[in-house]
Amino acid sequence: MELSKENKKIALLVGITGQDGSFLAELLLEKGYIVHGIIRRSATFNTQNIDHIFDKLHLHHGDITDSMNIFNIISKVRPCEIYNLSAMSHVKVSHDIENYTFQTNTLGVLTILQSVKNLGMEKTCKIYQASTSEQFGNTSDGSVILNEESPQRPVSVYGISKMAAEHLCNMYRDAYGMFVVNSLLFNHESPRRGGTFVTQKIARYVGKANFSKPLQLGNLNATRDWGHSRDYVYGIWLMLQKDKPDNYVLATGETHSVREFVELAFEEIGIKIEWCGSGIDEVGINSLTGETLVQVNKKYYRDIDIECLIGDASKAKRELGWEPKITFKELVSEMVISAKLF
Ligand code: NAP
Ligand code: G4F
Repeated sequence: MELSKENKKIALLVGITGQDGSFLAELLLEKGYIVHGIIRRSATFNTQNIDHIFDKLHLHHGDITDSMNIFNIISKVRPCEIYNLSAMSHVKVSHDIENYTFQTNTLGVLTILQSVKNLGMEKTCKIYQASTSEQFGNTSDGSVILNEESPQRPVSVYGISKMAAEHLCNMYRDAYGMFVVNSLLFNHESPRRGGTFVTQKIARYVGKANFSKPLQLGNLNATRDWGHSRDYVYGIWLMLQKDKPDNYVLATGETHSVREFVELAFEEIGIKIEWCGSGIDEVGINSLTGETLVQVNKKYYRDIDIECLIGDASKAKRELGWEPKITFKELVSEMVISAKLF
């Protein structure tokens, strides 16, 4: 049922141009929200993920590191729900731009919290903050499935910046009675995933089928709990529909290695990969022709990596009725097929 203009909910999405922001904007429009978003001024176009809904959105130029700008936008829009999906979200890059990562991922979150409080919107505006499984660090070897209570020992600048943001959110919830939700999101992907994350890097290489140079990858043995962004943004929305705020894990409960992702992606185009050698000398070859398609390149190794992530979303299932619908195999297939058209 279409809501009348006066009854429509107003949402503000920070990070609307990213993978999750774009899927969430679609979902909120479907649900009849008035959707505002903050986009960064860019020398080249950065709106490809939202071009198909561009005319339905209310967009504001801004940057989460500019506190006055964020305060002014929140003051003007007066949203009833703020979804903070903005971040310097690349783990390896966070070690090259450490201070900026904190300014964006931690101080930016503080700016949203302070603005809502200082504008007297504590009781009228719900806030969502995207926390991450990266906060757990290397606390599981696969035998422990990580949940909301699991210890957090982040090993990256990105993970630490997000953990600090989560603590700020918890503190604002407890101290000022604000509706603030954190969700520990395990990895989630889609055809809208940035090209430097491993899944999209593999999908685009395989999808384009231009094998003039082998695909260069780092740690093939790391495992991740990979879901689909579309499923995760639905869980995110459900969290803000509750009467009481809480923190939730979203995960599939399965973990797969980078190596398995490569194998499945190539299977999608009818190629079986065989692995030869070990460590930096390992290669993936086409089992039929012997052509080398994958090489290990130490440039993509991390100083410290998380070897295994696997999450338990039973609290989200119990309290929100949320479950992931898209399987790992379907995810890989969708990404490779979409990459053919990229
Ligand atoms: P993403 O594709 O990298 O999108 C990040 C968004 O943040 C983009 O819209 C980006 O704008 C914006 N942004 C970056 N720096 C900004 C700044 N200084 N000011 C304003 N906007 C800024 O990330 P995602 O995969 O959609 O993830 C969404 C959120 O979930 C992020 O906070 C991420 O850390 C978190 N998360 C993601 C995953 C995952 O597996 N995807 C898992 C756990 C947590 P531009 O387009 O201009 O760059
Ligand atoms: O795709 P990735 O870069 O994702 P990572 O580091 O897990 O981070 C993503 O998930 C987090 C949730 O756990 C988010 F919070 C974060 O914002 C981001 O969305 O790397 C996945 C794995 C790593 O172990 C990495 O070492 O793949 C390994 N890997 C192997 N070769 C590679 C490559 N990663 C990248 N990016 N590029 C490679 O060539």
